[in-house]
Amino acid sequence: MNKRLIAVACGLATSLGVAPASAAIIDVVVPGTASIWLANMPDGATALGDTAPQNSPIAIDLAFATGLPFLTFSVSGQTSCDPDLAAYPLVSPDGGGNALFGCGDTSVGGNLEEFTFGLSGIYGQLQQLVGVFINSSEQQPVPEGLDFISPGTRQFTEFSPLLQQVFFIGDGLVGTGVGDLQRFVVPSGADRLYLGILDQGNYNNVGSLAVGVGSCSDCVVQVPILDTALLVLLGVGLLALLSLEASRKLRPASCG
Ligand SMILES: [Ca+2]
Repeated sequence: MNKRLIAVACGLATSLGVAPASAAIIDVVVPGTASIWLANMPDGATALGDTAPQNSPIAIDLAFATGLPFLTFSVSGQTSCDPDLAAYPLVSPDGGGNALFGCGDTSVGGNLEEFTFGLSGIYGQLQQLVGVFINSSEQQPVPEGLDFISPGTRQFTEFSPLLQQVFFIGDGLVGTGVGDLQRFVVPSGADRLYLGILDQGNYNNVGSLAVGVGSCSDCVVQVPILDTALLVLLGVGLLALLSLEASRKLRPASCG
């Protein structure tokens, strides 16, 4: 885990003319073998055929984000649910393939409390990057399961998951590969965030995701990258200005 601190101009603070807040970023790698269902479980624990720690999700100590209520995610890479990539191609962290009940044979609203740290079920797509906030010392009642099957459910700008409620992260952008950063509200009492891949079990998955977890008091969510169309327009505009200037210089300085 590589922890780095950067100064980030936080939008509202900057616009109001106050000093920009500092934001923290932690970089992690989430392997395809990381089962979210083993969040906060000790070594030797098993869930849906997988075992901690070799299939454990990536744990992030939220101390790095103390006092910063929001998280954002910058995600790259691909994973597959099976080593047979011809049958199961690598897909984006937004997921792909068949829809599934992520909690095995139970439905949305079901739970895994029999063998997990009281996690909710989730209805999503294979290989989605998912997360769950935990209070590692105190288990809460199992929350309601969430449904991220239809595209509209994944295109939020801000999301507020509960403790132990498994939620969709994907590539961290409103669209798939495009759009603004999505902002996640850290629930009260959370001291750890776990990151894993959505699968029903048997995490023989391949590939990995590079994930930058950012935290900020007022995160800038607009991706500060000019898209291609805008760059073309700016280029055309600049050429037009240069051409106008050149033609002006070629004219006689004065007719009078
Ligand atoms: Ca997305």
